[in-house]
Amino acid sequence: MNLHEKYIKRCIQLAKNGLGATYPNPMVGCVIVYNETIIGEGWHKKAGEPHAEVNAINSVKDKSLLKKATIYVSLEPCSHYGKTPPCANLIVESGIKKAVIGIIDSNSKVSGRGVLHLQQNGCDVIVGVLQNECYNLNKRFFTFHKLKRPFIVLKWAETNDGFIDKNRSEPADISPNWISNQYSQQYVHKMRADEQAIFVGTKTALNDNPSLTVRSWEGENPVRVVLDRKLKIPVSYNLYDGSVKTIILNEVKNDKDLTKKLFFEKIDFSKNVPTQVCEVLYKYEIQSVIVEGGAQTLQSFINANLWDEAFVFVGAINFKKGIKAPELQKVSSEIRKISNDTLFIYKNK
Ligand code: AOF
Ligand code: ZN
Repeated sequence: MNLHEKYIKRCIQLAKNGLGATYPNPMVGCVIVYNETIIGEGWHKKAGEPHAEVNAINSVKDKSLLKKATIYVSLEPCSHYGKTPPCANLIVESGIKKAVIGIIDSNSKVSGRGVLHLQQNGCDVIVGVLQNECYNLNKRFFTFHKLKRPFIVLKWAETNDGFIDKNRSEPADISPNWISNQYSQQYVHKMRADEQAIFVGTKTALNDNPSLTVRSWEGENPVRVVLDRKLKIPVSYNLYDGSVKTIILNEVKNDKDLTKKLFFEKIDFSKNVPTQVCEVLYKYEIQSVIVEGGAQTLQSFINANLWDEAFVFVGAINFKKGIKAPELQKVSSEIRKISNDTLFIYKNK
């Protein structure tokens, strides 16, 4: 690891202090280095509050060192007046003459203009140090701004012999229909807490009456999003309990009920559904979504190539018959054991 990488790595560490608190802004960290010594550090704590660079520059005790110092930042300094003034201007005004940047900001309000401002004002700029790490740190933010859709995580559990569910039309079968173990289920609740929205199809909503909330883990509930073409889900169902913001994609009405936190969004079911799900979520400024089934819904996202990561929990049970699990072009995968379950993590690159 060279010196630039070492300091950008420190920026990434600092940025992570903002985990879970910066939305809709990214996590950003910044260090200021003079004579191979860090003389200032900062990170972005919360949207609306100062950016990482401001906190780092403010933390420098001897401001006269700034004109000989280098600023390191995990994301391109901003160039726009948002909730706070532009960091690129502040850097120039503070006298800093060298900047090393992890990755360009894909927010269209910035995207290269921060670098340009620095260069046009006599600052030497290096871009692209530990770029992948800096991207992964804010993969949801980058996907949202670059692709104009949320970061999409698919999740399902399948039996050892490849079934995602029993065939519900065979009521005679009373053997257990759970697939994954309690630790996998806990893991899924952590995943829900990590994403901003959770999506299920109509059949899952009707069959399981799910709450789609975070339990057995700490964290905020994601926004619930459900497909209900003809508004068939009974209003007595958990999705209508008013406890969490819920978006209902349907072909009947555009409407909202603020007291019950319900948002009805009309879409065109004769056109590609996953594409429209993404459009609606983008409109609601949702940067990430976990898709939790069922088989048909998951397959529709795979077929539309609208997914970024897939988490497949394989249980230690066989169903012998039932509903086949979705099929995925098995790209790169990582394998983890969760007690007697096996978790496969696929990344769509
Ligand atoms: C930076 N440093 O620490 C962060 C940046 O509304 P504002 O003023 O907070 O601006 C938000 C945008 O600024 C955000 O969408 C992203 O493009 C950039 N975030 N930029 O220079 C930071 N958090
Ligand atoms: Zn800024």
